[in-house]
Amino acid sequence: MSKPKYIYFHLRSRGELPRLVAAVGGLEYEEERVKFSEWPGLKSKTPYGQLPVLIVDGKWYAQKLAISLFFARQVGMYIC
Ligand SMILES: N[C@@H](CCC(=O)N[C@@H](CS)C(=O)NCC(=O)O)C(=O)O
Repeated sequence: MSKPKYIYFHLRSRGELPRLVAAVGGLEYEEERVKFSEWPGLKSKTPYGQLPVLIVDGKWYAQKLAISLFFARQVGMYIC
């Protein structure tokens, strides 16, 4: 699996939870912080027209909780 790429605005807000899980677990990932001026050009490429998004092996995944649980599972913090 390639290193996941996490995309969210340059904010905490709803996108902070996956970052916190990754930080606690020591997960290595790439991150892109999107400026509001860049958002109109990106919105239609995202699964639900919203951020955050995680790109894994070329596939785009959405929803902060799903991304958080994916990160947690990657570092052995979530075993369901
Ligand atoms: N249910 C989504 C909510 C995502 C969401 O509300 N994203 C907002 C930013 S916090 C967004 O992308 N707003 C821009 C838009 O809707 O155009 C999740 O949990 O990830």
